[in-house]
Amino acid sequence: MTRPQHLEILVVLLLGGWGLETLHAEASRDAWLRYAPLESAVRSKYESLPASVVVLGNSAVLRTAQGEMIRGLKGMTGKALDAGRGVRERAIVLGTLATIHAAAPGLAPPNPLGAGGFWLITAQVRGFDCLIVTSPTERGVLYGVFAFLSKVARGEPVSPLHELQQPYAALRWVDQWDNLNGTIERGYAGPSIFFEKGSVRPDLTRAGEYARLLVSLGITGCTINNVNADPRIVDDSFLPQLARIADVFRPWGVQLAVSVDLASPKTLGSLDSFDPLDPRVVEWWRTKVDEIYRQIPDFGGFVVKADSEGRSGPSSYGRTPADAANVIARALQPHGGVLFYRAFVYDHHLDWQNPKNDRARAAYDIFHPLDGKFDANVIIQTKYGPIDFQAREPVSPLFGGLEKTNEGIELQITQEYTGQQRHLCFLPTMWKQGLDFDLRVNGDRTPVKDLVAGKVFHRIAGAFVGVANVGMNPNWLGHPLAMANLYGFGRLAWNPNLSAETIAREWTGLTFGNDPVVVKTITAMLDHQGIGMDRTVATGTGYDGQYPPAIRDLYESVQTTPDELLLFFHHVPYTYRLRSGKTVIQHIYDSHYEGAEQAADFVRQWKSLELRVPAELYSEVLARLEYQAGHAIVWRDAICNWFLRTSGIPDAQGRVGNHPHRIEAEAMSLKGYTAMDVIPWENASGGKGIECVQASTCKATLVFDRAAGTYEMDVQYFDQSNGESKFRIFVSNRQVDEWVASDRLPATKPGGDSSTRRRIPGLALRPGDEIRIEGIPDSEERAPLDYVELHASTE
Ligand code: BDP
Repeated sequence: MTRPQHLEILVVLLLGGWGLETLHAEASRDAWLRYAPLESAVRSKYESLPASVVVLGNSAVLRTAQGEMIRGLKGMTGKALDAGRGVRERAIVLGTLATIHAAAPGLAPPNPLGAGGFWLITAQVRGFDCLIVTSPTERGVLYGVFAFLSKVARGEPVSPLHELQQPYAALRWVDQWDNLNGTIERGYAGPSIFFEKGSVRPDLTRAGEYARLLVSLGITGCTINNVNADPRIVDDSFLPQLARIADVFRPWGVQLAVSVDLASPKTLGSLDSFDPLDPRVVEWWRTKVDEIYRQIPDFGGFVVKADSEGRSGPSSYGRTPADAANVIARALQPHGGVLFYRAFVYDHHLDWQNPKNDRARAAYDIFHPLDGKFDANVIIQTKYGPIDFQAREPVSPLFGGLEKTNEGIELQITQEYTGQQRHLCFLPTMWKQGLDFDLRVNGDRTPVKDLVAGKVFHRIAGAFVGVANVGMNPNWLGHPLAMANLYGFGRLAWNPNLSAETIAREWTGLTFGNDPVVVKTITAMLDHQGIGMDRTVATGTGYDGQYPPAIRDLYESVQTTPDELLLFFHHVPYTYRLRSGKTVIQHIYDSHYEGAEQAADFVRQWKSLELRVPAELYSEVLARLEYQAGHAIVWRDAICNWFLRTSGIPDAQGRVGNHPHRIEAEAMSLKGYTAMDVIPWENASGGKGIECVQASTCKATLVFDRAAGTYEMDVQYFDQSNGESKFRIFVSNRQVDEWVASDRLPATKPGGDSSTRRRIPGLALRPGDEIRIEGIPDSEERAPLDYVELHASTE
């Protein structure tokens, strides 16, 4: 399928330029629920579907299920289903098992179904051949409808249907880190969809749309505010506002939850203490929770971050996390609410110069001794690795260290440490490694996914929690391809046995349509496989002793530790040879060069899809991938140069510190511009850049001295958020390019975070040509430049 250009022109004529943009924005808001028209060959598969959709029962969630079925089939097949209440002809029938059973006695699923599970089946109801979507719960019916529509969108056959699906864990939540002022901690996609200037937004349209996306993946609950919680979130005056959000979640069956500050009884109430064992504090929480449920009867519960990164906690009163968790959990219990207590507890004032101080140990040291002391509606929410969402960590040993306590795994969808949503980084591949890791608890097969789902120790609840941080940006996460991570989290929370590749293929098909070239290229781009501290028992911090014996022994020895975790567990010389045969230092150089090469390859792959994906989306993603390719070079050079200087060992391939096509800005002839030191030095090429210290235009000039030909010029500059400098490029006084540095990168100084690149293709150059860069500073951004690179064009 190529882009129907004639149609687009027509649409432009009809709607004007902004109209197309709106269309694109709406398509991105629908994410994987676009229900775009199927090609006629695929559509014909669904011609024999019944002409009506009947719902047995009359609740908000069931009505949503019916509406979604109509909307989906209308969009994809063009068929407008009738909405009905009773089965009087062949129909799609939606209802809970109880109502279906009444309408079609004798029809029972082959295996017992748990709460959120659903059954899709073609069978007779009142003598008519029907397609039934059923579940023990109304919410489960809605999950079934979305699963059915996903099949249609991907062109899968749907008749006959016999499919039973059961979620892996009972609780599947997303957390948002939104602040009441409308900002989002570690959010990269604009302001909050929930809050604005200290209140809940008047217009909650996006919150409702978000609930639709979440429920389509089977997500059960959403915590809407920062774990670094503002106590005001549960202030009496704020509760009616929270209730408005619950109202827009309710028809989608998503439960509202909030993060609370443990000191609330003191900061918000009038108590002089928040000691969890003080009876007045116990009473405060009980009254507060009762009031919340009075206004929001289906409220989900709380998340607590305490004694962590400056947050108050039970340690102020010599109490344990179990004391704190249970007091709040007991207030929630009569209402069916749950309490997620985060295991991310550590002392951020430790002296990290002392090699025996090990933050990785903290969660296990604190929570393992408390196993069995937590109430039944408490879930210990543990980040996947023992430190903090880092790109390379072993799994947290705490997953194997709680046998009598509910637990949940916390994954970070928002790309804080994996490219800040500027970079394409498909996280399910990494998550799968952790979820599938067999911790060998008590010598048995105990993969992390089974431990956190509560399957190993037969816990009442198990949980998957993803920190999403979507914002007002039309495509929710800012980077259109980052939506694969939100989708992937939901799919893995539902079924962690799905492969990353399957998830990538599903998401691509749903988002971009079923053009095999598009699906294959994007799936391949997504599903890419993506120094040391001594943490051994014998000579290090003893962290690996927190694992069950089989895993401890694996990590204890340098010989058996997998290469990718070697530096997490051992302190080795740079010349240590990995199993691959390479030295550690050469591995660092090579992997960073390979990474930059891969990022450049993403651009090439994406370009091959130019006529196959919508034009605006094409350019939006292209711009991000080009940025990523440039930034991968910044990162590669910073890491490699730092290690070259620290180890003194050169790159065997001679690349590090050697850039034959690069001309440093500070080496050009400068007018108005002056050289500056960039700190830390590894964040700029040669440790230096130039800045324009006068108010008017500054100039940097070089004389081209290579062979005549066509070249591609990369201008590496710094784009700060506190100014919008202008740049102009001239070749022998002819202007060839100009742009404004108006990107919103998270930096106010020249450095690694602000470093970015402008690529100017197809420059015809002859020896002696003068290349001049003019920079016009703005506010605090002084048109700063790092270097230029000239590459002979390959075209
Ligand atoms: C860190 C984030 C910080 C969070 C913290 C947490 O940088 O913003 O508050 O995790 O999870 O990684 O509590």
